Amino acid sequence: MSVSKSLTTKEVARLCRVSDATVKRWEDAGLLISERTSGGHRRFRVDEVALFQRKQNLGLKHSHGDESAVKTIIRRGEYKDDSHCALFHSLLAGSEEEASSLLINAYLGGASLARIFDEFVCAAMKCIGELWAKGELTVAQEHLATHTAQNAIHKMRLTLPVPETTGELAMCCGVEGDFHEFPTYLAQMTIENEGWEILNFGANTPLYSFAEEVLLYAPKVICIGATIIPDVERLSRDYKDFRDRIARHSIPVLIGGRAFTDEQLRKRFPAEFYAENFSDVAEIIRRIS
Ligand code: B12
Repeated sequence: MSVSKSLTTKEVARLCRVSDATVKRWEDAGLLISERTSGGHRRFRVDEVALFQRKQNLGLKHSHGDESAVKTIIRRGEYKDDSHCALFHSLLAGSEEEASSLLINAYLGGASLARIFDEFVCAAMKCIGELWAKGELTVAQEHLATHTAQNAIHKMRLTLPVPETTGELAMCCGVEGDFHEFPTYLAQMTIENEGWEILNFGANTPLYSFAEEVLLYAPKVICIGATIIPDVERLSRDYKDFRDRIARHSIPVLIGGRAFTDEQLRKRFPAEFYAENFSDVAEIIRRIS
């Protein structure tokens, strides 16, 4: 069973972009229902607040700045019917509040976290990557979209129910030379959402250095991600050394990421588990819990 996360008056005020006093007035008027702590402080349920926000159209920061990229894409009619379309537009427009509301609402609508990442976030990022590769988005626009996505996901993370802890520890990182930080963060959240503790060392982590931490913490699983591998020869050597160094602990390794979708390449990085996506990660973690 999971415990529903509740928000303080201040947190609700920030989400809805109003003052603390306004939130208290809404509560007094019966528009927003709260519970009281033993000390008499108001606590609001996340789903109540999200519903209220949606009804009143509150806190959804509307697009600002130059929306030319968004407009061009809408005009051309691309991505119009895709489920991730709204998220894609809000990321491109740098609209963090809108993006986080979409994600939170998808979660409240019953989608699992892993599914939101696989079908919603990755799809929106894929569109952004494709437009950038075709030269239709500038580097700056792509950066804004990625930062907006990261911040929106982080906001969503703060509102998620706290799962019952399993007491298990995982460690994850992205490989050296790969600066794609975002997928590792999504892997972290997916594992965390299964009630595990996780130490995320982030992107561009040298495996020799990661090995030392693994020996220190002896986690139950190691998760290694790669979006691009700048030097395959070198990384496969580093990976072999890494596996040799940690061998005595018999810790299973879970490998994932765009770079490992290639079957031939996978053979050079033998691992106990391969994950195609975050739904796979969640399932593997449940299996070894
Ligand atoms: C944001 C971004 C960046 C940002 C990253 C910022 C950050 N803080 O993360 C920055 C600007 C740093 C960047 C740099 C580059 N990027 Co870039 N980037 C992207 C972009 C737009 C989104 C990446 C992302 O977060 N996606 C979300 C993830 C979760 O989705 P995904 O990668 O599809 O992953 C799926 C699976 O592989 C799996 N998965 C992914 N990771 C993991 C990890 C684990 C552990 C598990 C279990 C599963 C898993 O789950 C997902 C669902 O299926 C992608 C486009 C795209 N299609 O994704 C390009 C993209 C990955 N980048 C690309 C390129 C070419 C580059 C650069 C080389 C550009 C350049 N010339 O400088 C550099 C490389 C720098 C480096 N050394 O790393 C190409 C890669 C092409 C290829 N060879 O495969 C892409 C695909 C763009 C494109 N369409 O051409 N990039």
